[in-house]
Amino acid sequence: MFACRLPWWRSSVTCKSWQSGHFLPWGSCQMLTIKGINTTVGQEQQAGMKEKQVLEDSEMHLARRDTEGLFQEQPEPGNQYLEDTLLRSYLKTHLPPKVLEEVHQDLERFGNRLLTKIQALSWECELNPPVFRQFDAWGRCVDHIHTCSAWRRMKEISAEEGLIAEAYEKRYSNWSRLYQAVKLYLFSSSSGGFSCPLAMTDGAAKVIESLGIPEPLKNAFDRLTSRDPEKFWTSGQWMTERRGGSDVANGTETVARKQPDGTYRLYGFKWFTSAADSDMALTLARIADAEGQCTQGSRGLSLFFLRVRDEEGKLNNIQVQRLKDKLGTRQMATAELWLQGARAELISAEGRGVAAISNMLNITRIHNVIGAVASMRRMISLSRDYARKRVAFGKLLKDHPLHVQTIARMEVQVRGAFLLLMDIVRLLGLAETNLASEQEQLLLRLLIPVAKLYTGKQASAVAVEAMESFGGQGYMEDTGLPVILRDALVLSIWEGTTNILSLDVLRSLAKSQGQVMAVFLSTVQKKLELASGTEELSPAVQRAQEAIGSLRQFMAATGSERALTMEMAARDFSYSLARIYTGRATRNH
Ligand code: UCC
Repeated sequence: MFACRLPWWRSSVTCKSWQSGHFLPWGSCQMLTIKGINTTVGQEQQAGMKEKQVLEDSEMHLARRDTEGLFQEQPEPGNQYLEDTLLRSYLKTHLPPKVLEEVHQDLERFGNRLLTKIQALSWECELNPPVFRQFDAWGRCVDHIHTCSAWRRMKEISAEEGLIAEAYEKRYSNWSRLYQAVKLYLFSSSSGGFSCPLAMTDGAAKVIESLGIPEPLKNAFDRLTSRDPEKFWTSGQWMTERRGGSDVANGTETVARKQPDGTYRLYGFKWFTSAADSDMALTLARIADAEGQCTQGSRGLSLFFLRVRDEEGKLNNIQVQRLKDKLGTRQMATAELWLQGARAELISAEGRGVAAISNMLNITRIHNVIGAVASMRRMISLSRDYARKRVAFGKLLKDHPLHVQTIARMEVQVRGAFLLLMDIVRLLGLAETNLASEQEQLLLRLLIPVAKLYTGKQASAVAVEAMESFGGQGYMEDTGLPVILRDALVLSIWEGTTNILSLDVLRSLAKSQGQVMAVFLSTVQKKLELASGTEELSPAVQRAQEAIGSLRQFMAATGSERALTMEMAARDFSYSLARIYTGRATRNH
């Protein structure tokens, strides 16, 4: 084991994994090893002199000396908040001055904390993924999921920073949700995957709040929304079983048996439980009647709350089968769990499990959008910074028009996605403080799946493009860039794939009998009318109007085969909504 300095995580961390190579990805020497023996600093100096001598003796001075110094500058963006001009301009335009003043101070401080402390922890989480130990040395089944200290520190930081609490304390009324989302956005790409448990924690708190925080759930709610690291809980969302994760209504086999004390015991196999080290979970199961029979389909599903472990840390009649071997989000323990009589409480009306958990889904889907925008922003910030330092063909990358155009195109993507995200959390804040009109609530219902499906795809595309902008360096594992790409790839998969979300767009249309579309179109029209007063925006306004025209034409032409046509077109239709809504954002947002 030896200390390695990391590319742009400024402090040193100790890690097990990087045992080969003496050079950082950007070319600077990190440590000398003589004949495989690790050395101290004093020894290093001696070793350096010896090496020099050897090199001089063997007349290799030119080859060796030329590579001694740093030969590629690493990208080092600074305070993410201060450098994010669009974010700052958005906050300045929208927040009331008093709120802005307080929020600005906190975000600047948080930006520094991310830069100086949290980013290094994030990298540690990547290098020290969770480990599952089923048995102890004496053969006892312990089912222990070991997480690294940095991961556990992320949990404390999340509480200290109020990353969940902020949305529920509502100290800035309708702006609290937006403020929380901004902090999560800044945190996301430095969180070492901790954004995932936070998403589900937020979703669980939302479900409990929407149930009116009943007494049996008060303790859980207080903990999920606590700023005290000692008290703070995270939650899982156990929805996926072995038949798959999309068709929840037909895929859920878990059975709930009622106990004399009114609680339930759950029996089943949860096949994909993210952040399995969480303190509690919300999950779906079918209640068995006196004959042991269950209602099949969606109407047979109810929602349950359970603690994962008891006060002594013993699992709640749960057995961990194994941890998943995932392409990305490797920092986070995703497990297969057997529920073997796990004690749980019914928290929805019987048979209303899907409707009840949809509150959680909508929140985690918004978190997904936050993650997508954050990872795009991170990749582009790194790419931009690199372009200011890296020389090729005799000049900096930033002075090559084609390179700049490539970055600019990505920048347009992230800006549009960012404004879409801000609009969603603004609407959510209004809804949560009873300030949203019926139209705004309908719009929110439509925009969540639209934004989730669209930004999930954007994030993957931008990550690949941005990676390419580093040339071969982008493909190097220890630059940290491949991690961002791997983690971005899940954004279009979990929390509902692109097609499932496209069908959810149709569900929102059907359920509102088309009202969501009417609100969508009138909102866009109003914004375009405002923008049409600015001459330089008129080509963009024109294009948006044409797109709306095509959308209307398409909807009018679906005819008698409407349901089938709409289903076939659901993805393209949803993309069009995303593009039109994003396109309506003007310079003053
Ligand atoms: O758990 C997972 C991984 C966790 C990690 C996540 C962290 C993310 C963090 C990101 C940070 C970077 S992944 C598992 C995720 N699973 C899903 O997302 C499920 C995907 N499948 C669907 O969404 C399906 O469309 C279902 C399950 C909702 C379909 O179920 P049903 O039962 O067939 O659907 P119904 O019958 O259409 O809907 C039942 C009720 C209806 O209400 P009522 O009965 O009043 O008419 C629907 O309107 O639920 C309502 N409903 C909704 N309401 C369904 N979906 C929604 C919704 N989105 N919003 C409001």
